[in-house]
Amino acid sequence: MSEYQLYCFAQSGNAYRAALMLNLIGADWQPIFVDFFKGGETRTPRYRAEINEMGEVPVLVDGARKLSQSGVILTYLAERSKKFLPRNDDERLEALRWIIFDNQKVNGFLGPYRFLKNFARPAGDPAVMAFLKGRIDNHLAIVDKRLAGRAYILGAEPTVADLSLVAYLYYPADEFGFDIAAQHKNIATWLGRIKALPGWAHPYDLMPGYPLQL
Ligand SMILES: N[C@@H](CCC(=O)N[C@@H](CS)C(=O)NCC(=O)O)C(=O)O
Repeated sequence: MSEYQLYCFAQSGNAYRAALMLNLIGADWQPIFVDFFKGGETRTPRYRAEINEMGEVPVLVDGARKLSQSGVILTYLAERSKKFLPRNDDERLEALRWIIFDNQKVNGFLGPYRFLKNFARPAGDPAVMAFLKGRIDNHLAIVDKRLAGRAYILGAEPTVADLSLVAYLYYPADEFGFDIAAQHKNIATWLGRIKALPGWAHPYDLMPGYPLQL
């Protein structure tokens, strides 16, 4: 048995944050496939009783400890590995600020948008999609501006804030219907930097369940 187990599935950018972190720190880990689409596993009483009362992936298992919320998992792994850690109290708070902004506003809108476009039946209502797209454009522009003149979100080194923000950003452009990297040049450069880190892998290669069988 590996040191860590991660409940996840390939289409989940929320889970990708944790899977990527595990790979980048060289952890001994294995994915546990969660049948989100066909089996509705996160909605089952068993999943909510035994895995995560919030009914979500990712969930990280470390022995007797089970952690959910990718921001918590990233923080836990950073503290344990001493990698991707903010360097001081100010940076720690700054990283937390971006992780919360990301969860709520950046990938917090991108994830549902991509879900409604690709996987929901019926697909998302056009008015809902237009609302989400407006929010997404606004929030990606904020991240792009933040990255102007900075290699990473906090500065010269990558931290958990970067690994949170990349959640959905490596998925194919046709899954969104717009090309994030083509439209935001600082984001594109930053995604390239993270992709060059040893241990980087694409979400479809890192987590089970791709291609999706419905
Ligand atoms: N803020 C959470 C979001 C997790 C999340 O929404 N995960 C999705 C999969 S991508 C999920 O499990 N949703 C379950 C549901 O909506 O029923 C995190 O970062 O871990």
